[in-house]
Amino acid sequence: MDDPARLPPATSAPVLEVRGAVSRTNADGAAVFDMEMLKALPRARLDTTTAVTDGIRRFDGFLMRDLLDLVGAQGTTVTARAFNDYAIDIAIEEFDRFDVVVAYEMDGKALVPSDKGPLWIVYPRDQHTELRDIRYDYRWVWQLRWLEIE
Ligand SMILES: Nc1nc2c(c(=O)[nH]1)N[C@H]1C(S)=C(S)[C@@H](COP(=O)(O)O)O[C@H]1N2
Ligand SMILES: [Mo]
Repeated sequence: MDDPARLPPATSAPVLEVRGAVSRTNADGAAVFDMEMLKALPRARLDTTTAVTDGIRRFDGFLMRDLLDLVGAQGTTVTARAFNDYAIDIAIEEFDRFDVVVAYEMDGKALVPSDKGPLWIVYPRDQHTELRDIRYDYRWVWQLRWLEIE
C-alpha cells in the first residue's frame, strides 16, 4: 500500500509544484507534478467562452478541488503563481462551490507556454453568471507553475 504521506516522485519534467500546508508530498515539503501525474487525475472537461479568446472553447484538465484533495491541502487560501511572476490569492472554498478546471488542453490540443500553457486555471464562466466578472478574470492564471497553500 502507498504511504499516505508520500506521493510517487515525478519522473519527467516538473510542471506544477504545490507547497505550504499540504500533507502529501514527494519532495522537500512540496508536491511536485509532471504532466503524466496530472493527467492521471480524473479528467474534467469544460466548454466555455473566455475573456481573452473568441467563441466557446473546450478545455480538458482536472478539477482544482481534486488536486488539492490529492495533496491534502489544509488551509483557506491558495496563492497561484505563474512563470511570468504573476500571482494571485484565491479562497480555497471557491473550488468547492465551482468546478474550476486546471486545463492542459484547449480544443483538444495541448496548451503550450507561448499560448497560456502548459496549465491554465479556467473558471466555468458560461455556467455561472457571477463568474463573468473582472474579479474572476484575474484568477484565470495562465502559465501556472506554483500553488502555495496557507
Ligand atoms: N500568468 C499570468 N496569468 C494572468 C495574468 C498575467 O499577467 N500572467 N493576468 C491576469 C489578468 S489581470 C487577466 S484580466 C486575465 C486576462 O489577461 P490577458 O488579457 O493578459 O490574457 O488573465 C489573468 N492571468
Ligand atoms: Mo486584468
